[in-house]
Amino acid sequence: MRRDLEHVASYGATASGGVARTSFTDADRRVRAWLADRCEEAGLRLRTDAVGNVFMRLEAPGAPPDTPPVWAGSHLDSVPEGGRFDGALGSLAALEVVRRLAEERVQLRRPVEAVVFADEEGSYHHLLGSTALVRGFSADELAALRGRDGTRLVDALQAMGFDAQAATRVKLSPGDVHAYVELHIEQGAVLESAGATIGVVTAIVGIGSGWLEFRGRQDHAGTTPMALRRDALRGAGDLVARLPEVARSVSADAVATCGIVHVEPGAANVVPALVRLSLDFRDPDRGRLLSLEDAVVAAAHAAAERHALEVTYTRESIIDPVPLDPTMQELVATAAAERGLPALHLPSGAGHDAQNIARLAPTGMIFVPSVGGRSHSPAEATRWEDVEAGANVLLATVHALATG
Ligand code: HGY
Ligand code: MN
Ligand code: MN
Repeated sequence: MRRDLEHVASYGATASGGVARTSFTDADRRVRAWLADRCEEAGLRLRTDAVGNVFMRLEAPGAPPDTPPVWAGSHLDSVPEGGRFDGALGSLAALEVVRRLAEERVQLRRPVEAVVFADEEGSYHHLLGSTALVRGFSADELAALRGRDGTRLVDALQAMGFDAQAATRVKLSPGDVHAYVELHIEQGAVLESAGATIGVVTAIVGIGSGWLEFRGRQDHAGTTPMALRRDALRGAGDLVARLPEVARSVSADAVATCGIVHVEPGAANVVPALVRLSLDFRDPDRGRLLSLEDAVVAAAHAAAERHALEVTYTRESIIDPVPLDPTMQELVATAAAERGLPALHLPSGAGHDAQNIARLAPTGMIFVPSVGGRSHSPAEATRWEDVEAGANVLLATVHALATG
């Protein structure tokens, strides 16, 4: 597994030691080809659906046909300059679990599938692959999705060799999957500071996203006195500076982030006429998540007013917070206890495909510590002993689900 993780980090490796493997790029294409070779080697059937989700299947020979499979998995795409473990750990551990069950000729009552979800990080849509499986997309919705560089999702899918026309038809129903388990790095510092090796995830945070557009007036940067300007970037900057107090006013757990700023016309000697800001806001409680959205939008209006601007807000998506299945939590906690691994129950502040799959099947997540809590950064790291511990807990959990 360590060899696999180190090798997979070479697809999209950056000079800083991180990984740039955003969805449906050349690096993504190459890691998928590598995965296909591993499946062939291990005698696993690999299937890729129309949005690019990958299923690597180990059959349960005696089971009745159509027995719902046990799923384990994660994602292999990264943020633009990410780390080596986010998603890769859970994907490659799931592959290793399936290989191990095959090698040991374990008598399975249910098939097991290692699943790699497409575009978890949202180059086109946050949790694209699992959203397609659980909620589904209409043809119009799919046609409207574009990547950061403006590429249409349907064109990107087609270029990868997927049947984009069929992407509206991958949706599954509750009961189609027996259970889902995802191993992931914590991406925070709770486990490390508590000295725990295994995190038993209790719930996944709610995540909202949207865009704010501040409009002012385009003017000459040399001839327009400071007091006479309607500078769109001043309003946008004012809002961003106030995000900490806005979040704090809603709850101690609320977070709000602006990670993308587009300035138009984008010239050093022109007063900005228009600024588009991305918003990512999160809270573990749905009611508070919606209050947070309202509070950010109200703060944006107040900032616009202070700078004589107009502002509009467009919601992109609201993903509800999701509690994880108590029985699955117990399975994970038991697997950790049997191995003498110190475990801690905690919620996840990051989004995961598990929050979609939880609507389809009992779902559990296993966290392992992130060194220094660093993630979405090339500084992301997890100790190999912890990787091994997490993978063994995943193996034990999947084994229990597939044989019990
Ligand atoms: O944005 C997130 O929480 C994630 O890493 N997909
Ligand atoms: Mn991530
Ligand atoms: Mn992830």
